[in-house]
Amino acid sequence: AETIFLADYTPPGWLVEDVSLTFRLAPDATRVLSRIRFRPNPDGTQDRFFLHGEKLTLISARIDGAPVTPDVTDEGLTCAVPDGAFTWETEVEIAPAQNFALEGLYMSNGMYCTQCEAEGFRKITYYPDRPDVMATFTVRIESDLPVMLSNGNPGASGPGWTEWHDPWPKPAYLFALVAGDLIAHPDSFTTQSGKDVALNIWVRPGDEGKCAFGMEALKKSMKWDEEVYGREYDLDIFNIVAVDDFNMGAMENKGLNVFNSSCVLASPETSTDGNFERVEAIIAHEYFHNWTGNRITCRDWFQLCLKEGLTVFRDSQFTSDMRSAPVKRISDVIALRARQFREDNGPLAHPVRPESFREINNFYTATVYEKGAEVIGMLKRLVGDEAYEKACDLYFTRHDGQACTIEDWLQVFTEATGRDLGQFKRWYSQAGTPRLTLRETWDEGTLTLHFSQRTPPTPGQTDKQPQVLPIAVGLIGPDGEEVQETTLLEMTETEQSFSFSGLGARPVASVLRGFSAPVILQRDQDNADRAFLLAHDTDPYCRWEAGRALAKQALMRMITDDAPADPAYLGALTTLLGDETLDPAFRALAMALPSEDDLAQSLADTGHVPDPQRIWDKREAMRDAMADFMPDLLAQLFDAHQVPGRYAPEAAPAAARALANSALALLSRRDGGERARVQYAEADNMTQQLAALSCLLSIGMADDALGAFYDQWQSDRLVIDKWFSLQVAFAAPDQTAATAARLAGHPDFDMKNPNRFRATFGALAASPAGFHHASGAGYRLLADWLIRLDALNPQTTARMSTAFETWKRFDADRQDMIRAELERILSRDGLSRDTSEMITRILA
Ligand code: BAL
Ligand code: ZN
Repeated sequence: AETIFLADYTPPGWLVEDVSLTFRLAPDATRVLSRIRFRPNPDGTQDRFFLHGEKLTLISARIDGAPVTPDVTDEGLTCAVPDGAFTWETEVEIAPAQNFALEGLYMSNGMYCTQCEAEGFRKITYYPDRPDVMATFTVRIESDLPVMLSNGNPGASGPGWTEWHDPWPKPAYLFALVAGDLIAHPDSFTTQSGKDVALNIWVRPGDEGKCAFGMEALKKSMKWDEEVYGREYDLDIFNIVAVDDFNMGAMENKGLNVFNSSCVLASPETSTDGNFERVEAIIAHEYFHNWTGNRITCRDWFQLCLKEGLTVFRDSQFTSDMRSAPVKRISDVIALRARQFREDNGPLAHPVRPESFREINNFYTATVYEKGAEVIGMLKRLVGDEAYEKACDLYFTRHDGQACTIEDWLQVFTEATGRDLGQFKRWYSQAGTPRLTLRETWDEGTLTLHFSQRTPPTPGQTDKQPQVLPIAVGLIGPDGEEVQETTLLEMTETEQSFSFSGLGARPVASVLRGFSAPVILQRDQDNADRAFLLAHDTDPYCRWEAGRALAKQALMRMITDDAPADPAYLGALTTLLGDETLDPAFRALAMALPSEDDLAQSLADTGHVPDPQRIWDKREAMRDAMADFMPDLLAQLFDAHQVPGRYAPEAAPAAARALANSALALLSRRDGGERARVQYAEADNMTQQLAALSCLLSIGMADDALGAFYDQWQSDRLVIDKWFSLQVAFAAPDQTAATAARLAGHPDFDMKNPNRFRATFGALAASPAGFHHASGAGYRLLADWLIRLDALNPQTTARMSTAFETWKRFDADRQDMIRAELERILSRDGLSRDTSEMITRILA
């Protein structure tokens, strides 16, 4: 298929009044009957009536009751239609049991379920499958399964059939259907205006015990959205279903959210603290879509960030309110740099609002989601909290029930604030991570910050214009007291200076507080100033960043100059870790070293060719040095942060566990795994069990524990995913590919299950030294499996091909090997549009 351009948008020729669907479910021959009332769109042209449809067997079609014979292609059908309004009816047949792409209607462990975003509805029936066509849906499901669900409110039901009606007009991508032998975890919620809403989390028998946490998260989300955004739920019922085979994390279908079971099921015995936090955030995210995505949706898929950036921003606000705001912010920065900066600095870089695509599924990216959320965060910072609230209120009242654009979104801010957001809008159109360079001068009581910004070229965009950068700055005096509290500098030029005068002594500038703009700050700062900020900065992000800069500098010198581990860094870290006034979660974050990938990017940025094995060796050496430098402190941290009593998945005990387990990882390097073995044996929750197992794996002493872990958990799919992934993640680099290959031959490996595939091969891709091993074994293995998976599941294959996106950083031998593998994939007959687009872009 050809490339689709934002600039080519035209309104639909016909609008849909309402839709009635009947599903006669059967694994290999489901019949779908549709009755759609069309009317001409006064804002469109009626030159060609086209309905999307893929992999459908057309049984019959009628217009106003009379049989018609449409022209059918692989992508849809066209048909002569009357002037004015008419009723369109079709019957089609589909085979959900043969659908391994997990898009459209498919089966997972005997249950029927759907995934329609972005363009899956066209695999269910013929329809104008575009988000600017919104309609009310009535759905009848016929099967002998006990539970049959769709969007909206339940209607009539009888033996073997159930009806649902969704009164809220919605695009087809929000359609959902689920049928199976499911058990409900029920609850209820009373909205702020006093309406009772029935809540259910539906699971397969055996998973009932893993729903309580998700349900609490849902109720917290509903309350939070009322309190913070004034948004109330709008149906009598809200259903969540857990599905084992799912390409994404979850999906916000109206009133019927479908979740990857890994993102909703949680119990202390089987889920880590990290899993709990993720479940809470994803439940919130999908729920928040009810307003940002569903009630107000996207005009076209180029506007994806309109709903995703905003909803990610909202879920991060929620997590900050529920847990620790500084820890959430720092974690988001780590994730942004790891995924979005990586994307922005490689061949897949694209604007937050892309301008063309071949396969929209390839644009559910860190740039659209996470950078999209950063853009909203900047907007809020620039206009202030009050104006942000006013603009959001205007957005909700003005656009309720509409399919909107980024222009609509920015317009409410322009009206609410009187600001010209013309330059700000570049954040949506310009790809790449701006480099912000800072130089400081000091002159008789005046400190001047000289900034310059430059965004490197990205594919299709060579010349970049300056962007609006909100730069939050504070100043710390020599005695450690803050002499200038946080103030927001607005940079709009390529080069711009800002002065602070009337200062007694030269302060240290704390810059980009709260990570106020998603940029790479380049600043010549000496280690004394970094150590000073690490000790005194009042901004938690900048404080953490100072420590990270020290660690990075030390590691870079170990890698490039064979320097020993920097005692100044180790000393500063020791002081920080021993400071009992600091949140243990913050200290655990401070103890983590910059990732291998992060170091590789920095090496490439500074003109070096990164050697993944050397990076791995030096990080290991640094961790040994940390263990040797502060053994008593580590033991003390480990002992002092043991959490007694029953496990609770809350922020405070989770923070203590995080710190204790970070200490344990270093202690295990010196105690032969003694503490970890004890912790493993005594653990009554997955956080402690998995942390202990990881420590044992990292020192090569986990054989017994691995076997015991498998025996204990072999019937729990989500825990066995962890067993797969940890073995690959902790393999020595020369064993990573062999380990993944061995696990792919394990009887529990199932390539049709995206979670299991990701657990194995995602772990390979996330282990740079193993994946990029000089033998090329990692490249070959991943390419072999991507080729196999593409025949079944193009979406997950394309997603995982991003493992190769950093290839141009590496030496000629590695580049040659990777290019050969990419070309081998690309040369396959029948390669999916998804994967072929991705590999082509990576190779370009
Ligand atoms: N809309 C796709 C899944 C999500 O972002 O919630
Ligand atoms: Zn979303």
